[in-house]
Amino acid sequence: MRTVKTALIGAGFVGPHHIEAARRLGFVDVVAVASSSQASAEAKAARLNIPKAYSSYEALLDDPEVEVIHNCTPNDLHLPVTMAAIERGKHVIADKPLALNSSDAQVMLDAAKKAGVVHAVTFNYRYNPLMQQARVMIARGDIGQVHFIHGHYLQDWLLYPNDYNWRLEKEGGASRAVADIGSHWCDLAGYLTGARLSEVLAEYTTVFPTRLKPAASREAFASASGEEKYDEYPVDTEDFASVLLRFDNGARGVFSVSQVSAGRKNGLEVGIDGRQAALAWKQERPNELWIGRRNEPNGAMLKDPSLLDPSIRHYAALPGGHGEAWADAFRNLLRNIYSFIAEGRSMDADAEKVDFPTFADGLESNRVVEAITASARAGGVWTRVTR
Ligand code: SOE
Repeated sequence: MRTVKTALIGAGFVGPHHIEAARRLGFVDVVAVASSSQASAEAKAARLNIPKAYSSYEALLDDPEVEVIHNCTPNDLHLPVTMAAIERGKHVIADKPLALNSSDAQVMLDAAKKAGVVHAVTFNYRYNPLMQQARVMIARGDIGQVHFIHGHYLQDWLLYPNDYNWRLEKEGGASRAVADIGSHWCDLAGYLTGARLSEVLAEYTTVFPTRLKPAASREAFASASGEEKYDEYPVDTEDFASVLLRFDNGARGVFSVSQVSAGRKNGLEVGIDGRQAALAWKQERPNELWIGRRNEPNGAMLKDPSLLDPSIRHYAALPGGHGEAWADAFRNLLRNIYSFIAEGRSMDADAEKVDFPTFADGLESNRVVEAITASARAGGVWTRVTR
């Protein structure tokens, strides 16, 4: 595999994890990082052992050595950074949500297609070995026709009024919990079952309409130091939400998201109920797939390459009993993207080889989040996902 030269724009919470996953592939060189000032870019470059530091994303994008960028900026910068990268012919790996709204997502998708660059969005939970296995089992009819898809995605990192991050501000967009983590849940539900969401009914709740904003910004999951000074800050996005779902194949569903549920760290759970059997998976126990049955004892499939379907066995890198989790799924996703790039493939000509979420999936996710938000704002009415 030839070496691909990549760069990171935005080194907050998730950016360094993108870089670590890319480096694990062995054929990706991380050559540059950009941040909002030269001092912070240099500090991040030193911490992450990246050779070049740029004080603006434009300067980084003008570097001819850079072939690919990871756009890990706050949500409101996704559009300008991605568009500037596409204009310079760079491939783009964008963190989710792809855009603040579906019209911006459409602009990015159209531009990426026109420029012929590779475009990807990091819906990473798909690439856990047992999520791949569940998808194969559902597609081959092991659980029968799917009628109910349910679950939640619960976190606690915004539980206290002085928990703070850019996601609470306008940079985050019109939706917070649903856009940030509900987007993952809905993407996974669609990926596993092949069903598309057609209508949604939602209720949003803001527990803290006023938050305490610290003088210095904090990354996601970071706690207050106890010695900070605060300003009051009005917040109108949802701390938690509940959503009813109708899928285009007739299946129904329900999920909740929350950033204020004590003890729930990254509690993504999904259950798929079919006419013959059911499957359930918890992100925090990723090496177990629960299998529910009516007339036989329930089962649990442990992640073990020898038990996985041969078509997806390569998603497990370690033997059974050797746990694989969040970082490994992320590496699996990046391996699919970077192999495609290194092989010089085209998104159009090699469409059947695209085994990663693209800007089209990002656009779909923006549309779903928009419909959920519109439903909640209308007081909880069934709302179509418009395409
Ligand atoms: C914060 O809620 C966050 O980092 C999300 O932005 C990620 O997408 C999710 O994987 C973990 O939580």
